[in-house]
Amino acid sequence: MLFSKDVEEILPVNEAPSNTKRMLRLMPHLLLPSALLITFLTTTAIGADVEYINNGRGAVPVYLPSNYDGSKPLPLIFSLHGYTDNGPGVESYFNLSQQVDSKEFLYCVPQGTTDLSGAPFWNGTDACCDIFNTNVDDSGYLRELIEIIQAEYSVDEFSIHFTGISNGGFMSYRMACEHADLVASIAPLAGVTFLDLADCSPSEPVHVLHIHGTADSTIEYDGGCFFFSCYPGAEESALTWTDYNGCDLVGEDGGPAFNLDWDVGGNETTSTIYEQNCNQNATVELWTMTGSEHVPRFRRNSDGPEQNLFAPLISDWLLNHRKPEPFQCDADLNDDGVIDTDDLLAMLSAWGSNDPAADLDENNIVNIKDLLILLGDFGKVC
Ligand SMILES: [Ca+2]
Ligand SMILES: [Ca+2]
Ligand SMILES: [Ca+2]
Repeated sequence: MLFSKDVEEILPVNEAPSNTKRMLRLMPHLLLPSALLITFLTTTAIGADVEYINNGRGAVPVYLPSNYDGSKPLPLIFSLHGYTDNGPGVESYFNLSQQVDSKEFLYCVPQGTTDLSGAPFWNGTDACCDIFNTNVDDSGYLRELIEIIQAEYSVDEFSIHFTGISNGGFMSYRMACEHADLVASIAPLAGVTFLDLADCSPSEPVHVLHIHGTADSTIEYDGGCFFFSCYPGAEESALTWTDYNGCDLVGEDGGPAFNLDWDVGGNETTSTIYEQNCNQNATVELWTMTGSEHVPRFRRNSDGPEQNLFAPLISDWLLNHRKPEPFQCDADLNDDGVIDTDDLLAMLSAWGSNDPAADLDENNIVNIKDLLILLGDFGKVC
């Protein structure tokens, strides 16, 4: 199969009766003036819960930590499948659902539409993979999924991320190009960005982790062409995004090689980091898998899904690459646009009280903890 992998196993999903607590939490959704309702509830063998949303293409699974109660905004990660593959296929390959409980994020695994050959695909870049020119708006569809999840769940707006293999990697790049206002970081595997820089104009920096095997004969590491559509290589993709992010085009060694692919003996993966003088501290990282093919093997046949090498590394990387949060000017107690001695004096005059204006950490007393926050921001302009 082009760009995809054999589905070794489909994640076991057992439908379970809804519990009352969760049903109560879902009740407000039933009142929303939309048809985007969660249709049924399941639990899985992995501990995380699965619920479903629907944006007109059928049920899309959203995995939640089993202790999810909506009280805390959580990061959101999407996985995008390759050409001819599907949602369950990419989940059984990445096994990212295994990380949902321990790292506390929401995890969505959508599916593209089916083309004339019967293959699910994403309309990623001009090179991949809307082969029959349907012009289906997957970019808009996926943005709507983000917005639905934001409406239905508690999402950390600074921590929305995409990963994907092959066609799903191309689509991850497109999401970064067109929805940089929402997407904090992407980790495309064996999929590349637009060849023409002018086809992508991200509105703000996006962190990128590009992962690619040097022996990839499907999407070649150094770039290539399908008929009349050409695509850039791995390094070129990384440098293009280094440029978009306003960084110096200087790569640094990311440390010792490590093992990501069992099909290649030893530690085949090395990292190059581009993070000098970037806008908003954005970073680009290139993981070069020397000798790896298009579909690296992240777990051996005898390994369980919890032993997948990709899932812990990539979820950590994505969750550590958030959007910068705007500076909170809470310590500007007198609202004059600068945090200075006047604010310090105002805090001291409220010392020991529960004055909410000076109780910066909201623990109902103005004390040394609040003073430390103020001093940490001292001199800053709001
Ligand atoms: Ca290896
Ligand atoms: Ca002030
Ligand atoms: Ca306090």
